[in-house]
Formats: sequence, C-alpha cells, structure tokens
Amino acid sequence: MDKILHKRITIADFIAFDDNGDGQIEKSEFVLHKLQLMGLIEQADIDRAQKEFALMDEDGSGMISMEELHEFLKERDREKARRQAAQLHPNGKPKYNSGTDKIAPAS
Ligand SMILES: [Ca+2]
Repeated sequence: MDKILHKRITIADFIAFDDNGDGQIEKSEFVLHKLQLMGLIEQADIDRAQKEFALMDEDGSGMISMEELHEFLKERDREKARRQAAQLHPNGKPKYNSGTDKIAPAS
C-alpha cells in the first residue's frame, strides 16, 4: 500500500484519474484514485457516494449548498412520514375512524 502511495503518477494514470475529462486532475479525483489503487475503496463505493451527492445537488452545480441540504433533509423527512403513513394505512384510509370508533374501556 505504501508503494502505491509513493508511486509517481504517469500519463496513463493522468488520463485514468481525469474523471470529468477536462484535462485537469482535481484534488478529489487524485485522492479518490489513490485510495482506489490502494484497495481502500471500490468503484461501487464511489458510485454510491456519487448517487447520494446527485440526490442533494438539486441544481446539478457539482456542489451542495446549505439550502440544497435543507431541502434534501426536508424531503427525506416527508418521504419517511409518507412511508410510515402507508404502513399504518395500507389502503390509503385510516384503519380506524377516529370519529366513530371508541376506545374500549379498561376492564
Ligand atoms: Ca448545487
């Protein structure tokens, strides 16, 4: 692992590291590929993280703003509430009609 960490970058590495193909290697691209070469992360891990990022990067700017994070968290809470409601009321209707159903008195 130490060998990989200290191995100098080659032209072939450069091409492989330049994920977005802009002819430059960003710090994040460099670090990601080094970690991958060291066997510390797999492509599937990167794909998962990128998917998560894309969900939050609403405007596709390549950056997540605090506003986007707030929106993402709000949407996640709404989705959670919808899932919980669907579990409680699978047919879209409340199981009990609170207006007519009575709570049985304790005996
Ligand atoms: Ca953004």
